Amino acid sequence: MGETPRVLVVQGPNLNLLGTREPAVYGAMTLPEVQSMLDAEARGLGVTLAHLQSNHEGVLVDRIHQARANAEQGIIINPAGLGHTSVVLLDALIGVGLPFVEVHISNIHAREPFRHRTLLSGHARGVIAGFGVRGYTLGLRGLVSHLRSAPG
Ligand code: CA2
Repeated sequence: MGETPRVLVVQGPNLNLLGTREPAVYGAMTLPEVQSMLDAEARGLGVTLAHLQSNHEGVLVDRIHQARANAEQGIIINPAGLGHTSVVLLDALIGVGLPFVEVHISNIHAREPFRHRTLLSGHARGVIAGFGVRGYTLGLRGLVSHLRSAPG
């Protein structure tokens, strides 16, 4: 791993609504606040983050494909609802071949049955669910620890 490793943080559909609706499920922090919190955590860990949120599957896929060209070494992803349905997103993550951590703000296993399974989880380096937006910082720490123990 180089001097300032880069990590891509991907937020799927509807996560732009964070902090504006359903605070009981997803908390009160807005997406820009979550991104600032993560940037602060990243500075402490000595890594640089690139952030993307999109409501469009193809935009997410195109950005994931760019990760290697951008010298990003790992991905934190909250696929939102696409995690339960999207072979396309899974194929993009497998195709780029970078370790990724799947984060869900809510405990998907304590919710409706259709949320219990995600297509990504069997391919993820790790999965975090149910710790609110703090799950992103936990996921980042886990990913950076993995990158430092398994460079290249
Ligand atoms: O718990 C999570 O992070 C989810 O990935 C969030 C998705 C949901 O479909 C997954 O099952 C679990 C939904 C994202 C929608 O985010 C909103 C945030 C605030 C207000 C409304 C929606």
